[in-house]
Amino acid sequence: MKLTESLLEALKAHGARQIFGIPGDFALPFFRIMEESQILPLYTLSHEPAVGFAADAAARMLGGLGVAAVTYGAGALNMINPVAAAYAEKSPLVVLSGGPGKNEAKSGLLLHHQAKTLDSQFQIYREITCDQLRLDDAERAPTAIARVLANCLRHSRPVYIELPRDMVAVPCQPVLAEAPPAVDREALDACVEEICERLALATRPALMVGVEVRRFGLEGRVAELARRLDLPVVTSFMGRGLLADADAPLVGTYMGAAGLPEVTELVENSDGLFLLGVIVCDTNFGVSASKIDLRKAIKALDGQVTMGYHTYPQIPLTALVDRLLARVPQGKRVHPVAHRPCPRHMPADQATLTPTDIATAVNDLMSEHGRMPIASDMGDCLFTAMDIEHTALVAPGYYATMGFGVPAGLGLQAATGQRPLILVGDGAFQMTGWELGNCARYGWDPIVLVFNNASWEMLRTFQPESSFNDLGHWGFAEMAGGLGGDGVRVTTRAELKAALDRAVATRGRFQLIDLTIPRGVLSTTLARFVAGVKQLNAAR
Ligand code: TPW
Ligand code: MG
Repeated sequence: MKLTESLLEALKAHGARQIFGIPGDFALPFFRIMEESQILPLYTLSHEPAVGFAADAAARMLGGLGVAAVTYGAGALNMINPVAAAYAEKSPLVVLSGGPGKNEAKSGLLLHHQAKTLDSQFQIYREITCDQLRLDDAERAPTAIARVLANCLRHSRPVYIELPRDMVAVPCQPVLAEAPPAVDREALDACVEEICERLALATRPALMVGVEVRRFGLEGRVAELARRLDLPVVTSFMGRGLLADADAPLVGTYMGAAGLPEVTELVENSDGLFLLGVIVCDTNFGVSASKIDLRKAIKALDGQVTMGYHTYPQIPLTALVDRLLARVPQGKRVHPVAHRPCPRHMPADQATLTPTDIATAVNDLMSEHGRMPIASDMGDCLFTAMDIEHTALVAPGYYATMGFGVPAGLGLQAATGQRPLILVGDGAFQMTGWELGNCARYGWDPIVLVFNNASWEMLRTFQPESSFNDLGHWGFAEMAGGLGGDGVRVTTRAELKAALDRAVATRGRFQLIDLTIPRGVLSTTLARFVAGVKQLNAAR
């Protein structure tokens, strides 16, 4: 077996289902083996940030590994931002980069794509990945690959693998997966006992679920646990979309001052708040941090559990949930929880569009034609998504990078075969919207809603006096044809309804709906979020 083949087989065995990439001369040899071996399908895109976002979204959606393959230097360094996003938001992304051959460094010449030293790229990636490997030793490769892929899944964070171009075809043994580390049963039992005691003592216990629950494939089990423990459940902001398909007592998404009052009240008045896989970041807690005493919560994150001023180390989330399920008897009756319905029944009239109209129209569409998974960019589109029914959602809710939405939607369709809905602002669409041109080759047909306010509106909201937030009006609808899709510009609610109906009925080509939103018109959630942040800043 060639080294590249054992790597590809190992990726597949660890849950990778496809590879996204852009080749270069340092990567051509391993791209050739990728294509000819047919171990995993390869999808090429147009710009490396999109490669990273698509692979990240595939990993988030399916829970296996996402794989992004790039060339050395110009390719890999072009993907730093998506990999940093995946690190921050805990997505198991494998970066495969081509590299100079072992003897090339000795030529005395600087090599093209080299930044400072030949090692610069490796050093840069060390900062944004949880494990790294250069495959320059075929004998050690199988064990090293097993270690790196195990760490990728265990920590649910990106890893970096560099493949020198003269190593791709050397003979290599197959990779044997690492055995999972043993869990200390006594520590686990003590931890589970203490959690159960604290929840039993609480008069208003509540469960908040975050992205780790999906990353480790625990949604069904966590829903069952919530039913057995009789706990009302909220998702974090980043965790929006979690448990959408599980039968859980879900109340809504916690957003502090920006969210629904009943959800905020439930979380902030809880005396037994159980944070399961929730990243403790400002977008999840920022507009409320002062109101929740996180020291009093039970926090299971990053492979450990913290409560009451002490920490149980090395408690993997999966082991914790399984042990809790074994500990909690079945058949307990569940208090019904109220779940505020999302807005429905948009009047198809001549009124101009608001973000809430868009959410309402999407809810109408999904109730008629079934739910679609959503990929959202950063911007008011993501806050608007909080008014859309719970459905699978991938979005950069914490790292907050623009440019994620369109490529993530492509990754989502490649990974699941499901037709996605993409929500994206005009500013973000300017960054990565071109990637839609790749849909035709692969038969992808997302429905793309461009929230076009000719503006960096979120920024304007924070700083209205600056005119640099004014963007020009770009004719996105007109561009769609040239990219192999269909585009339409809509300005009224009647036009929106007609455009959505047409988009749903047209399969096989991407459908772009360019939504004209007047400047200054925000979703209700963003308006509350900005007010909350401004209030906090004023108090500091
Ligand atoms: C890669 C900073 C955060 S929000 C925003 C910017 C520039 C404006 C977004 O404009 P858009 O959406 O997409 O039209 P909307 O609803 O606000 O009008 N560069 C990157 N990521 C981020 N987050 C920024 C800059 C930013
Ligand atoms: Mg905009």
